[in-house]
Amino acid sequence: MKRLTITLALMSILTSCTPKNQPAPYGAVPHPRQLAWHDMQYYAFVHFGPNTFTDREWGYGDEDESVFNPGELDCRQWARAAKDAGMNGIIITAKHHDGFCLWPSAYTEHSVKNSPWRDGRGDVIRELRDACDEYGLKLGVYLSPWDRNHAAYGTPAYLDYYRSQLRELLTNYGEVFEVWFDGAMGGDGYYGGARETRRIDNRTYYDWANTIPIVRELQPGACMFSDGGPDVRWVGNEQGYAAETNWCTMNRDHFYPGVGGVNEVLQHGQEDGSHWLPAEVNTSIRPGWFYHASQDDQVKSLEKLIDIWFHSVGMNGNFILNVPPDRRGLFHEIDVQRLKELRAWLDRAFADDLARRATVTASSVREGSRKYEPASAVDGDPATCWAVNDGITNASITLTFPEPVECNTVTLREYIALGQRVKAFTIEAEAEGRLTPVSQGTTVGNRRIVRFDPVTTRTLRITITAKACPLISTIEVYKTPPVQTTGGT
Ligand code: FUL
Repeated sequence: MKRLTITLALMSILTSCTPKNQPAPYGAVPHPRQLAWHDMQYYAFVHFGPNTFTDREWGYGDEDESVFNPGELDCRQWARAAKDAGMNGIIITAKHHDGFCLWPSAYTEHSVKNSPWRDGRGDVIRELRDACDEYGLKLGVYLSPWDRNHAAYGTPAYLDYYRSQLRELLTNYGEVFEVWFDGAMGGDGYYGGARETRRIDNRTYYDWANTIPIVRELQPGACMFSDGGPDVRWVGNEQGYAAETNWCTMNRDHFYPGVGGVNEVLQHGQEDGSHWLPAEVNTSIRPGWFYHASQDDQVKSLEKLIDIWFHSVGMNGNFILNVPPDRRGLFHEIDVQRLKELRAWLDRAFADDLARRATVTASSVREGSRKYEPASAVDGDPATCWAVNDGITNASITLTFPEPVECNTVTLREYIALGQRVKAFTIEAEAEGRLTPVSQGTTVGNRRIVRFDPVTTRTLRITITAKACPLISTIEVYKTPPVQTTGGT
């Protein structure tokens, strides 16, 4: 009898933390490689190549290899600046539309090996790999499908070439976290001397179905970016702005790299979309993607960069900020300074999470389980979450501070491993005994940072409407400082 009682007691403990108690996934959910990508949050884009020296944005493809000659190239300087900026990786244009390769590809003469740089023995990708390793950054590669140099562009033979290069890059340079497939495709170019216009049908020509498996085979942990994934989508503009309503899901099958006319959809994602396809927000710290000395006085201002931060990282996206090396082969001093200023502001703004001092209660807790108690949302651990019972789609959580706090910013995060659920939220603050709305919004996803006019309060209540029982992993509360403009545009 005693044994039976112990067994029953053990069984009841076990069932209170078995899968029965756990929320089921909702809709499309991220693959582990996509979850790792979400953690990357902020990283650098590096556009570098002949255009840096010819002062162009899109090289025609006939540039002599001798133009590429950065006298002081130092990938460690890029990596140091990126690391100091708080970035987690660097994605480089291994090959842009002009077809010039920053590594000594075995498949073309149009590369660093025929340039005067390091007497033709240099390899930018190798140097960047080593620098990234030294500074603890991840590496990504951009390999332009459009190649204005290659004679075979437009024929099936070019696809063999493209895939061989992809294999080179993904075999010889260690682990790659992202492969960037650009959407600009076809048009006029050198094409091995033909100097003509070549149009391709980007739905069929590139035969992505046979390129994607190469990346999966060689770099199973890498996410592929393009207008339509397959792992990460473009956000539909190059200004740095995700939409307020931003779903990580999309009906992926309808999209190919370079297919136009869907920018609006890309900005928002699609509620109930068939695939997990989160947005990457790309913009340049300067007007151009490549370095132009004439733009030294047009580096984005700190104010602008902070605004972009709130519209990218703060609106459920990852932020990839382009910092183009100059003709020396260095990040320009003005750009490095601006990166530091952004880091300093963010460090200051998000140093003191007031929520960590709050007592938390909720409208309900999932099956009374300690695992899902509301305090899990303010414990600083994104792996734990506050949850409610299945079937409950409206819920609220209340933070009570020991003393009145002044705040103007709230960060919300969902436990996205089980899907994106929140459709709408309201944040209210208590003043003179009454709760008054200070902000409201729509989607949350991986991270939503909400700004509002400063309030001083002892109580904040966040009310949520979700598509399935909400799983809130993080609530943070801050008083972010004003921005001191330091120049730029
Ligand atoms: C675009 C390209 O055409 C630009 O040159 C740049 O590389 C940008 C990031 O993507 O599609």
